[in-house]
Amino acid sequence: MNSPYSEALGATLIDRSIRERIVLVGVSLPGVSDTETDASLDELRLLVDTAGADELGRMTQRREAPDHTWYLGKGKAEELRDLCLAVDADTVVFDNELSPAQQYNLEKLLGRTAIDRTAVILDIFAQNANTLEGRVQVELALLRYRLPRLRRGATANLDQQRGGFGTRFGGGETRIEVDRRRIMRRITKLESDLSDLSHTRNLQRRSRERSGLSDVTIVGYTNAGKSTLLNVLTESGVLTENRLFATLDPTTRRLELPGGEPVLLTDTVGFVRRLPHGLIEAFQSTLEVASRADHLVHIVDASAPDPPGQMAAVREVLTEIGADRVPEVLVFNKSDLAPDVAGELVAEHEGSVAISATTGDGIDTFLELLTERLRVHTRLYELFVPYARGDVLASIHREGDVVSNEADDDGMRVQARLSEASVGRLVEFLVV
Ligand SMILES: Nc1nc2c(ncn2[C@@H]2O[C@H](COP(=O)(O)OP(=O)(O)OP(=O)(O)O)[C@@H](O)[C@H]2O)c(=O)[nH]1
Ligand SMILES: [Mg+2]
Repeated sequence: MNSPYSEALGATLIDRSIRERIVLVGVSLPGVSDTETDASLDELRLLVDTAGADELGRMTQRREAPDHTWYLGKGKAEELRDLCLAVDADTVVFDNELSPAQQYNLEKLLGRTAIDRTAVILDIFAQNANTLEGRVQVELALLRYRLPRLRRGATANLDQQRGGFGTRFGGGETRIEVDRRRIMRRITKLESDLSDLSHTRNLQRRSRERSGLSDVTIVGYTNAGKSTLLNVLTESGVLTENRLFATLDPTTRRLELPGGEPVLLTDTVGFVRRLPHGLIEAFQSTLEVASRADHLVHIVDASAPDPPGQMAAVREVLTEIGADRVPEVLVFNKSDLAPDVAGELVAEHEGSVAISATTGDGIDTFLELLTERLRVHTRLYELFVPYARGDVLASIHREGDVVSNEADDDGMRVQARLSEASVGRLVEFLVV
């Protein structure tokens, strides 16, 4: 098992030594159409595939409310058991969120593992976390997910690691209680590690802020092409893959805009419909790069089945992390695959642009648009620049709009509209 997260977790959620055989289950509750359920299951199939398993069968049911015991009705749950036997499934994956009790009851009835969408996403994140911070964040999210799901049967692997104690341990404590307390201690430790790591990240950010460059963060649905765009713009070798959540750790690169103004461009973790809340919480410090950015580039895959749905899912997460107030420029990507859709989307959304990050189509227009957008967020300042600092004068002209220029005895008096980031760099020349 090449699990990147702690042994305290026991078995991974999906066994990757073989490709597991999976049956998908989707329950349409009131307000959700059958088409939406199907689309969501198609996406779950992609998630399951990314996690390393194959869909062998699918079952849907329309219900007024989830059944308390099995989520599905009893008859349907038994049908599910027959389907599992027929296709020889290892695991059942529900698109809906299962309570710990429902999960337990289903596993008993079906005689096989039952997990939900949240578990699959956690599993993919666990596979893709590479940095220390990423691993800590994922482990924390996984442990918080596991804690309420600890059951006698499910703790067998923890027991093996400890050398096989009986069902009772220490002063009359049950094994589960011991495991629970171990996990809780680990959670506390991880929380404190994470707060140290985010402190370091804050220090790094502050030193970047002193550099005075605008922060631009690329956000978007998973697989939209965020990393590809960062690579094409900055010639950096960030991993891009046709799989979900290839990027978990933000990468920042310097980019010179056409006017010459340098900005910091950050590629970040992708979003998905119903991103588990626990993950958002655990990834708070990573996601903060979006909420602290000066500007967002919201990239949308125009060739995806439901671009507006993906945009809405991204906006929901942005709101949850407090990044909904950051101005954004909308970019419809993969126009080479879906030129018509991309065109329609651009027509529908004022101030957006269509690009292909792989062919380079539209990239120049996009950069001009971004430059313009960053300029809109400017204010008028007065500066005094000694004649010896021709370099400073040049950068004021490059980065801002010069309103007036006046020659004085030993320098130039300049009035210019500048972004906050530029002003940060030029602060010593400000006339206050
Ligand atoms: N045809 C086409 N494919 C693209 C384009 N942009 C990206 N891709 C492909 O889409 C896939 C996903 O691209 P990434 O850049 O990894 O996407 P991402 O948004 O960073 O994805 P995550 O990090 O997984 O959230 C890769 O296979 C890319 O080669 C494009 O403009 N056209
Ligand atoms: Mg990526």
